[in-house]
Amino acid sequence: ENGYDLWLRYAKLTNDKKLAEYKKQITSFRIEGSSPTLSIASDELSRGLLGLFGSSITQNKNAGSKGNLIICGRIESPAIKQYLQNTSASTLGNEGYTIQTITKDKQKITLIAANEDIGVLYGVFHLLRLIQTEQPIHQLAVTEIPKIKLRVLNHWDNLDRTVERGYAGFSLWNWHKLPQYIDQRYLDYARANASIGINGTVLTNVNANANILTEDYLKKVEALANAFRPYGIKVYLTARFSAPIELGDLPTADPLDQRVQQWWNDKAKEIYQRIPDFGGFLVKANSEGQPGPQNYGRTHKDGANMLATAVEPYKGVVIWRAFVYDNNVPDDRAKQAYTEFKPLDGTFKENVLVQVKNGAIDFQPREPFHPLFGAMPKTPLMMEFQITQEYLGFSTHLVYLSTMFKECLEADTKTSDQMASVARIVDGTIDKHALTGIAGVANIGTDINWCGHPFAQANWYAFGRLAWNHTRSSEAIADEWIRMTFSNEEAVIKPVKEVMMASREITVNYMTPLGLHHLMGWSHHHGPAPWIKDKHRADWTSVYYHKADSLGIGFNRTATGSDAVSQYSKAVAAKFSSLKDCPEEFLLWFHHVPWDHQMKSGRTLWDELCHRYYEGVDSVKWMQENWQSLKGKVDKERFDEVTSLLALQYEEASIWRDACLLYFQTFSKKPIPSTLPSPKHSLEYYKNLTYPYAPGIKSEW
Ligand code: BDP
Repeated sequence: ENGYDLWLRYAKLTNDKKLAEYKKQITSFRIEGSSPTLSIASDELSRGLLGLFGSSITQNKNAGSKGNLIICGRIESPAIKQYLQNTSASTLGNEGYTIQTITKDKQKITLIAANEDIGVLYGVFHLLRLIQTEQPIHQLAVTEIPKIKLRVLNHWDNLDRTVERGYAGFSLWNWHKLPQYIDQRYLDYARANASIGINGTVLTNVNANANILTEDYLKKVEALANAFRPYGIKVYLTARFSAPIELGDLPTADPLDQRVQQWWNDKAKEIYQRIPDFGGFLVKANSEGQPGPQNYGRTHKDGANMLATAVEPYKGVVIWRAFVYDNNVPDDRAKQAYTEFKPLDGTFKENVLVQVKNGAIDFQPREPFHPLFGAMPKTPLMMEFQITQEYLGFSTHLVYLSTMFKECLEADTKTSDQMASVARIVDGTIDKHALTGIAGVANIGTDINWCGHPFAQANWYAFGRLAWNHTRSSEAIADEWIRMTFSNEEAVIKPVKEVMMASREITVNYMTPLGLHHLMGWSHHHGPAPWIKDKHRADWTSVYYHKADSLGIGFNRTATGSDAVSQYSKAVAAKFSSLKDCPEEFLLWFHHVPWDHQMKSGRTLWDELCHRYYEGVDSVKWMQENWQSLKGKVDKERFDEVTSLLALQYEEASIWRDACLLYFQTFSKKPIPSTLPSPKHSLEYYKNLTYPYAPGIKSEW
């Protein structure tokens, strides 16, 4: 049990009664039709049922087979159609599926049907999941249609195989051996994605290298696209805006220059000749030093539309990132994306999505939802979550991110008369967009267990499950994942689920409670460094964000401060602006608050800050104890690994607490409440800690 099998372990069911029931209900299966995708579905059923049942079941090649069987195939196939008179194929779309139990002449048939083969494969994974998680399957009437069209992983993988902010080894893409050698891992990766409905992958870092667009690399990309295609996964690439200069010898990359446009048109044609279903380009432009249209006095619209024109004949899309900010703009960093993008609403071509991070700063442990959600009704906004734990403890901290994703998705933007949650904006319901998307910055690498921390797998899993259907609860997703990854025993599920559900709030408490943000160390982003100041960019320092002084702490983003609140709808702005109504979890995000301000608990702000930090660390101890209750109930290998990692998490959480409190104390000049133990070391000690070995480092911020 090294974790390689992810949630697709298919371990033999231990509940004998249920096992006997399932075996009665499924004695064989039949696949109608043939295609690479249906072969995968067939292999998955054989493999899954063999594992779960502990004995193989037969595949029936002929119609008219006896016994209780599964039949899978396209709705249009006559052998399927006869059972499905009442199912309207039109509602299922290209990826949806239905699973139905049909009883005919004492024969029970579990039908998995879809318009396209990929829907059939998704249905097969669904049925296997029901059995893996010991759910009843005797009377199924399931219809599943994804709520969001593009469900995409963003790999921040460099061509030298390092991964920006990656904590699970090197990049999976072995450019050296491609295209000739197709590593089994590519197929296992695609299979895992298909099992949770992910249908796209951006192979390369947003800080892009133009070389990926050269013929040599495109051959390799083509080989990956061919490997992923049967799993329903499209390949996308990041486009370096200056590629026409770097690769095309042009003097400019101005999007209004005809030669530049032609270069991109030709490049798109070349790509689509190799990869007819290429997804499109993801672009980071004029952000953190990346080139972009503004270098030529043009706007994001000009850049995005030029690329959109190039991929349009082939039905490709352009995903243009709104993660922009500039130290030379004398305004709160949190406001800059909105300021630049809101006026461009309605000017993008139809095949452009604007990709917006969940919050306005940068994937912090907690941020309020990005004010662009709800502010650009004429533009499809693609959600960007970060699955890799850049700001949440890398792969040494157990943090279940589903609750964080859900917090954002469920936030009500109050930009419409209806409930305008972020999710309903992203899924196109509110503004009636057919083109919709959601991206997750991948946490996957060459580590044997793919994600570094065994529990980081749950974040990949949860991202996929929410991308398919954001109404699913974090708890239900955790429940499934635990059952598939560890065990169906209640004595395992309960404590693990409790730990997972509490873990993100615990992390917020020991890192950035009460709305604090951006307190991490320079370049590595791992440990705490609230003291970072006087760098060449103020917006990469910590003091820019917490603004601690003798009076209090926090960033005043109300009308008397940067007025970032005014970018939200009136109702939301009113809530965040009011010191009284602002949820305490966002207090210091929006307000500079006096140290002796009275909090809801009755404590002063300073005491509350101390309590939150201590509670966070103490709760890691609680996580450790809960985990220990699983001894002997899960395999030793993963039990020991998580035990060690939790011990490390405890140590690192303590460092976060002590470093932050000792530093903030230099401003508050107040004692840590006597009921709480004192920090182990001096502030100097924490300031001198370095993390030269931390992975995913960037030389700058
Ligand atoms: C920041 C990362 C940086 C990324 C950037 C981005 O620190 O490495 O390049 O986001 O999203 O969080 O472009």
